[in-house]
Amino acid sequence: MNNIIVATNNMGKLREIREICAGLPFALTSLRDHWNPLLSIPEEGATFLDNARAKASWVFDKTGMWSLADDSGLEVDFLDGAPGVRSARYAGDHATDRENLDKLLAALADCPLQRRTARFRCVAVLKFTEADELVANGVCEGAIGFEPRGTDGFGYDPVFMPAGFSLTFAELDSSNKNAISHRGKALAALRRGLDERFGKDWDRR
Ligand code: ITT
Repeated sequence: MNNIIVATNNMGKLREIREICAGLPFALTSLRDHWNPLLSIPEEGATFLDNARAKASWVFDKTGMWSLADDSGLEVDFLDGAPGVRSARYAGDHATDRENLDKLLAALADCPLQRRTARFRCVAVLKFTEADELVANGVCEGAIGFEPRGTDGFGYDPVFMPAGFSLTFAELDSSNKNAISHRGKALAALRRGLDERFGKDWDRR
């Protein structure tokens, strides 16, 4: 079985990645399984791809092991795409999910329903060697609600309603979220990339 280090400190993300990759012949560990005290990898890139690559490369450089990173965030049309790559730090460098979400709702206080369109984006990078990687993208369109609803998930889930649903991501159970989410789509695309690279039955070997 291959070991993959997931370059994340976000336990909500890690839980979803584990659920989506269940059944694949990978043992997935995260930064906190390898580093104590916990380290945080600088995210200074201008794009999701820059940051995902920086996180995967950082872990690969230190360990030489296959490294997977997910950089993701929420783009709100009324806010010209903010918080975007700054989603985790929207209300400040060490902001909590709740602080980020409250800032978002305050910024949209005067925004009517039809203009609250938004999307989650995810870029996943799986690094095999210094010069060899797979990159995959996923997008989930939707809209921002007027107040937090639901208790599942993490981050902005309580205010994000995926297109075609009146429930928020936090009101959907995780298998329903994963089936339509930006992360679910990015990891499905990564899986197709692995099929192309290693042949269709690589996961049964
Ligand atoms: P790592 O860099 O350690 O992986 P992070 O939380 O800093 O963790 P990002 O830089 O990719 O991760 O920031 C993503 C932020 O976007 C995350 O903190 C959430 O606020 C938000 N986000 C991403 N995917 C989400 C999802 O599925 N549901 C809710 N919020 C999400």
